[in-house]
Amino acid sequence: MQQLAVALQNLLTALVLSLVVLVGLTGQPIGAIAAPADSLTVHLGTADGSLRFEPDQLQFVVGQRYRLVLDNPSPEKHYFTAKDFADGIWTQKVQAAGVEVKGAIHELELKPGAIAEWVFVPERPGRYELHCAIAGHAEAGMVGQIKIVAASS
Ligand SMILES: [Cu+2]
Repeated sequence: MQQLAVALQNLLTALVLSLVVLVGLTGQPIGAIAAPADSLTVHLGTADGSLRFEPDQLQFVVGQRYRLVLDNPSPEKHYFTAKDFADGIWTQKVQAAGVEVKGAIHELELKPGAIAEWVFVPERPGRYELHCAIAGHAEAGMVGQIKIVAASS
C-alpha cells in the first residue's frame, strides 16, 4: 500500500516534470515559471463582516506568472468561486497551511483567518465572473470581475 502510494507520487512528479518540459518546448511559460511571480492579495469579506471581495476587479496578463494570495479577515467562511476563470489558467499550485495542491482548482473555501496562495499562469483572454458560493453572499454583493488580457507585444 505504502509502496503503491510512493509509486503514484513518483509518477505524479514525473508527469508534472514532463508537463513543465513540454511547456518549455512549446515556447511559452518556462520563462514565466522561472521569473518571479507578480503578487496580489484579495480579501474575502472584511473584518466588520461586509460581504464583498477587496479588490473586486482583477486583471491578469496572459503568459505571466501570478501569486494570488487569498485571505479571510471576516468572522465567517467564504468561497472564491470562479470556475470559467480557473479553466482559462494553468494552475501551478495552491498552497495553504503547509499543504500544496497541484493541478486544476475551481473553487477555494476559506474559513475565518485562513490564507491560501494560488500560483498560476493565465492562458485564455476573457472576462470572467467571481462570486462567493455561500447562500445569499453573491446576492449581497460578494461578486467580482476577473479580466485576462493578451500580452501586449
Ligand atoms: Cu461569502
